[in-house]
Order: sequence, then structure tokens, then C-alpha cells
Amino acid sequence: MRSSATRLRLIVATDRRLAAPRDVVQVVGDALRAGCPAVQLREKEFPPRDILPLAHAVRRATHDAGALLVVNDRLDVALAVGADGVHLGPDDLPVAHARELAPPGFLIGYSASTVARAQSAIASGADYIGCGPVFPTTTKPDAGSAIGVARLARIAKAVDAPVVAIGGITPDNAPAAIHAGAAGVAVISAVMTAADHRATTSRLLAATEAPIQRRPQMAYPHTTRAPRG
Ligand code: 3NM
Repeated sequence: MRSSATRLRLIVATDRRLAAPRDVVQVVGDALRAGCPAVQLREKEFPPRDILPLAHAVRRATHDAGALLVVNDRLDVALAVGADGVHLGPDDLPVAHARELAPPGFLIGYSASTVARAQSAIASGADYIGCGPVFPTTTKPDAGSAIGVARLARIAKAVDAPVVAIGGITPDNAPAAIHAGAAGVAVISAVMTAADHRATTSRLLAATEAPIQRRPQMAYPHTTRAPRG
């Protein structure tokens, strides 16, 4: 089984509204058929009760494809559907509390766009950092202005854990994020709004593969556990 760090090379995050009129589970299925190694369920507009059926469907799809499933914000939903992990931010359950509640091997990601916050999250028990917005994005209006690849590089260098670049990532700019030291990229609109989800996912995988292969092997103490599921 590939380590979790390797599988963080591409995270496709869901957005039912952006995927419409296509069904988001079908979009995820297309991404998985293209080889997407990780999916993040991210449906901010919906309460947990409404998300559960979708979460179960995405869990089945990721499980069948051998891909990771991480649930955004909600540890309760992640545990309820047997996800591999949760992605938390400053408004969510603190990382240390989530770590206490989570089963062994459970992945915890944390959003941080400064060295200090990224280091603190890893010290509290996070496995990886979501760092952004690296490039301008309209998908998350409160994300702030783009931090750019130079800041991404500083953060990636400063933490002993995978840093996943997010925000405005496309197949064209993904290599720059990887060159800056990111272990992978996370995308919402690039795949959700693509005319061809499968082809775009393949392009994103190709865009991250070459720069990662040219890099010395990364070994992260936090993410070498085999994911559940
Ligand atoms: N987090 P897209 S930027 C969910 O900066 C998210 O932490 C961000 O969407 C951060 O791939 C962002 O469509 C939106 O730009 C990413």
C-alpha cells in the first residue's frame, strides 16, 4: 500500500454547487477512474445530517478505488462514515482534541498559511498542512489574497510533514507548487467545473508526477501509517 504522503499528491475536493448540473458523486467517480489518490468531502453549505448520504456514497467510491477519503471540518461525519481522515481549520475542533478522539492511523490535516501556524498544528498532532491560497481563487471568498509560491516554499521547508498546496491550482501551475516543496496539490474548481473531469484529473496527476520524481525521497514520520478502510 502506498503511504498516505504519496497519496496526498492530488486531493480532489467536492463542491456540489460547482459540479452542478453534474452529480458530484459521478464527478468524484471520474476523478477516481483517472487515478485520483485522495478525495476531500467539502460541502460547507450543508449541515451534517444532509451530508451523510453523500459522505457514505463518496466513502464507497473511494474505498472501491483504494483512495483516501478526508472530510472537511467535521470529525463527527468523518468517523460516522469511516473516512481516513479529517481536514480542520482555525474554526473547527482543535487538532489536539481531534487527535484524542480519532482512532489510530487517522489522518488529520490542518489549514495554515504561516510558518508559525503550520508548525503549531504539526506539534499538536496534525499529519499534514493545507497551505493557501497559493494562487488567486474565487472558490473561497474569505481565503485572503494569494500567498504565492515563495511563502509556500518557506512553509514547506519549515515543517516536518507534507504540505499540500491549495487555491487556484490548475494543471498549468501545479508544477510550480510542487517545485516550491509541496507534497501535493488540492483542487476544487479545476476538477468540479472541468468539461472533462477525467482528463483534467489525469493532467493534474501528470503535472505533479515529474517534479515529485525528481525530488529526493521524502519521509514524513506522521504520514507513513497505512490508512484505514
Ligand atoms: N482553502 P480552488 S483556498 C478550500 O487558502 C480552500 O486554505 C484555501 O478552491 C486556503 O481549487 C481554497 O477552486 C479554495 O481554487 C480552493
